[in-house]
Amino acid sequence: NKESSNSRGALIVLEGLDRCGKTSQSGRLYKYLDEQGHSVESWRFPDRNTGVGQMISSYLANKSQLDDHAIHLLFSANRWEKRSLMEEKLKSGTTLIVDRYSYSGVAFSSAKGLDIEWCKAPEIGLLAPDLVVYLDISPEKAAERGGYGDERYEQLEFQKKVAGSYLSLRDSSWKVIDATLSIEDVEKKLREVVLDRMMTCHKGKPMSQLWP
Ligand code: 2DT
Repeated sequence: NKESSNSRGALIVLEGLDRCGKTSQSGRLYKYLDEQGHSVESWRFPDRNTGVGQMISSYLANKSQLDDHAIHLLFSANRWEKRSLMEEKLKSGTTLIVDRYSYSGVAFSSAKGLDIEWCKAPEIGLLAPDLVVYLDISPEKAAERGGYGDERYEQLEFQKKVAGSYLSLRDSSWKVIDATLSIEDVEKKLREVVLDRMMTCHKGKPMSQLWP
């Protein structure tokens, strides 16, 4: 089942509100694809392991304060510092399952009131995902799931604004999955759309850049 050496991997992005199940679904998807013999890696943004990532992490934990524009640019820089590795992996045939990407960047910052075009600008030139899957849940339902942590942004009122921003970013290329279905049903639907897109990349779908 290994992909042939000249075929590229797919850039798969999972987006959605906090508590929508993104992280556990990326884990399950990764495990499934890996067991099927695909070359696959699980990534997430923010990537807290870099220097920039540590600044972001401290901001999210309310241990530091930053201007809204400054933190926005750090989130973007955190993607830029991984861009070349990302391209290398994809070209060498590895599929990347990415938990949050530029859409989180734009949705969260514009929910604070920053201009959406300004928010999108620093993302221009990053690799465009081959597939964006939005795990759809209302902010109220997500809040009922409990387990909002202590991080900045993990509050119902703010999540409502983020939901509105995501809605304005969605386009026809996104696959929307009802995140209130059972874990198994979400997993099944996710596998279907991802395998389908991996096939189109395998067959030579060209890579593109944000914003397409
Ligand atoms: P996690 O809880 O998934 O680690 O996310 N965020 C994320 C932004 O505001 N901008 C971004 O570019 C990204 C990737 C969403 C931590 C929080 O950071 C927010 C939740």
